[in-house]
Amino acid sequence: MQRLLVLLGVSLGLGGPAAQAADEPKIGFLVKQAEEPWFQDEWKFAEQAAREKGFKLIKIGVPSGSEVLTAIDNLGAQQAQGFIICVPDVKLGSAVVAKAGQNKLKLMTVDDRLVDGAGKPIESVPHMGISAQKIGELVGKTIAEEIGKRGWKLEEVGAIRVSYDQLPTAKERTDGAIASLTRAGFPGANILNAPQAKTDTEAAFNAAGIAMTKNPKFKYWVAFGLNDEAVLGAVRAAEGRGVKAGQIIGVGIGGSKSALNEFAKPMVTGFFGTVLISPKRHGYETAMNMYEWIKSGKEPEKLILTAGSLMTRDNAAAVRKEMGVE
Ligand code: FCA
Repeated sequence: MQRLLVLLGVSLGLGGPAAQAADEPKIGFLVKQAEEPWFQDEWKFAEQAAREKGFKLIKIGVPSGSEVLTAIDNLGAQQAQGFIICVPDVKLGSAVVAKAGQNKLKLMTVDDRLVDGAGKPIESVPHMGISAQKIGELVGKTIAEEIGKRGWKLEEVGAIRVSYDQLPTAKERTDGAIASLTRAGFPGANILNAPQAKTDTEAAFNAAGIAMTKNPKFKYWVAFGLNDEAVLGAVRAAEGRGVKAGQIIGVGIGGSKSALNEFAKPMVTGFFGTVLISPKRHGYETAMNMYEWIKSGKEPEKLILTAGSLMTRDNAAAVRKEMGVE
């Protein structure tokens, strides 16, 4: 009889896994470039949080402003309770805050911080980003040291700064790199600005190609930008112009699959290293914080800036392990 009642209960949706699923929290995780390995990793670690806590993670790629706004309405329609977002354009800030409010969704940002109409960060929205200036400084310091080790004459070195200045975290990263290079005596006039139209490898490849063509006098090259894709674009552009791996030093930021694929190539390339940042903190921890906010009303810290560690071909496995991102 008891067995029969249990069966009955399940079929009527009283208790059991079906009922649990109906009231499990729903959390959105929206990213600007779903094809980029960094964002894939963020999603992967957010999924880990979802499995541990038993909430449903709704992952949506939002490459444009209109897709962002549609996705937020969709989350509202699915009765999600909150979402984490890396927007395709930080100037969408006020619109995102308003849409989240209309749909009664809690809002957190990751990687790229929203700005208001005056370009000021929207401090009321909890944010997790990287310590951009410091990480950029580590990029610049690594490049300067490697130039020294190779014994290059500074006047023969051109530096490609793949830039995306409309995004504050991107500008802080490249400003940090320039600060370290300058401190090491690198001539400012040899730093070439290569603005990219989008934050992917293709756009960086095009931007770096133009800068190199305009400046044929350099014998050696170094390259930096906001992420690994930016630096890979510059390295590929250099290779296309016959620059040998030993004549270019590219140092990225990220350390996801884009960098690992490069390190796995049998021949060393011009992609010398990267500053590994943590998709685990940015994916797992943001999702956990959102879950706690929904469950117990505990609002996340307003601003968390995460650190990075230098990773090269030689120490990749160890550094990744140390940061807990295996
Ligand atoms: C930005 C970049 C990404 C990644 C992230 C931490 O969103 O576009 O590639 O570096 O910051």
